[in-house]
Amino acid sequence: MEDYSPATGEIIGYVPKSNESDVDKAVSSAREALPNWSSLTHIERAEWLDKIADYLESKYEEIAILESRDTGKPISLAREVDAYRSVKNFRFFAEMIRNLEEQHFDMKDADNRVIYKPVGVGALITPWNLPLYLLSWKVAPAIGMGNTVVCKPSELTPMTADLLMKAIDEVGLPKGVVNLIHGDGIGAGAPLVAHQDVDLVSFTGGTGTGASVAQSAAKSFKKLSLELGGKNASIVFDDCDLDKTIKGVVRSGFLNQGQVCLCGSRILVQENIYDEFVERFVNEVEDMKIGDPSQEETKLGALISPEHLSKVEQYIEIAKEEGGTILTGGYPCLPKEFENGNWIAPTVISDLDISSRCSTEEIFGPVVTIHKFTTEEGAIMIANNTRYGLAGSIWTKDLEKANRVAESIDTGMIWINTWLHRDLRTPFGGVKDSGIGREGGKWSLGFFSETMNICTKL
Ligand code: TXE
Repeated sequence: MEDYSPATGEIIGYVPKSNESDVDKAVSSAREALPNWSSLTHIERAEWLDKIADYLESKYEEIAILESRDTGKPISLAREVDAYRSVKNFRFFAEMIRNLEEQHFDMKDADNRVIYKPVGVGALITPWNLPLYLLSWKVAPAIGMGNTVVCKPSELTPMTADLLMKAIDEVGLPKGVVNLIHGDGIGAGAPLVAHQDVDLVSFTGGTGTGASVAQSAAKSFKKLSLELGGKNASIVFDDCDLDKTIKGVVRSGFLNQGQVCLCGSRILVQENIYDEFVERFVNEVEDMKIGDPSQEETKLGALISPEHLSKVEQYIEIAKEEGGTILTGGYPCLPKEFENGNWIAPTVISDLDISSRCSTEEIFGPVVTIHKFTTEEGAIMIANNTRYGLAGSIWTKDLEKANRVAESIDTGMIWINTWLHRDLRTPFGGVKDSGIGREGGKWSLGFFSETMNICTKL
């Protein structure tokens, strides 16, 4: 399969198009490696995770360059977010697993000992927006808890998954513990999920795909975690620190060209400050430098693919038909080398009904809608008016109000006066159509293991 640069439209690589028989080989390899790998202690496996982290750390700049080329994101973002977190995920889980202790529950006449056993062979399926960041988020806790895995990265962004496999070979991880199949969803992803010898599926991607993954995994009762889409609200109260809020809400709306499931794509602003907020917000959005992803000062790059660009463009057309006003947007003026890339300027839309398609469906691009609210209850009602329930942010100086509102919103995560401020020990995941289960910290360790209770009569 061809791998294209989102920024220029050029072919930058070729990817094997794996099929069912490749999936079979990968799963057999993982199954064969399982007994030896799962017999290691947690401490021994934590050492392997640290070795992988050391190798990735030595390739920090290479990760950032590959990720920026493959996804079209700005190099500074690829460095700060993708390269940083890929190393950190291995280090973090090494530390957690090293310190993992058995739990005991004493009775008068018996002892209960709770141990963690591996689930078996895991299928790890990842999307294109944060390729190595999300793959390492799954591989590290999965193998750390004694499972062996088959990874299926997005066919649109295969490069850093290859680099991870190189890291794994270089450090000498036992063969078969981590396997990789490239290829598309139908040819490689679907047979992997359906494979009878796979025990667990961790999937991050679109909600529609998540539904077919869940259906297929259910047939053989595979352990399942789904991290799906979002349509997150940023709620701006009139008592917020406006300077910091505008910067925070711009970042939350447009980081990675809005292609993060946590992005705040619906901005709800209290009526007293609505006009001032909108004017300053639009100015700040227009100040963001869009263009060559390899330049340090670039803040916005290209969208992942022509198909995805066309989906985003269609939503902007729908917004116009739904009565929306485009406050800023259009196409950036870029040098000739980018004329075949997937470019669109950050777009801000107002005057849409809160139940319109653009205000409730996931666009997953640099497009935000702005809505006015009057009361706390009104803001909560709008925030919950979508089938998604992943994240959100609240901006106010009144922390009591912020916490009250946060608890009323149907999502898995809320940030107050910040956004995407992650402590890796905390649970990550959503409700409603945003997914099933939680990963992160001890939730990842729980998902990637089977707990067993051994009760001994004294
Ligand atoms: O994701 P897919 P796509 C959302 C976003 C985007 C939409 C579609 O709205 O516009 O999803 O993006 C593999 N069985 N998100 O099409 O198809 C596929 O090869 C097993 C949100 O790129 O979900 C890839 O490795 N696997 C999301 C992975 O699934 C299958 C991030 C994700 O692809 C499969 C990305 C199948 N039947 C998109 N079909 C987030 N939550 O952050 C595909 N795949």
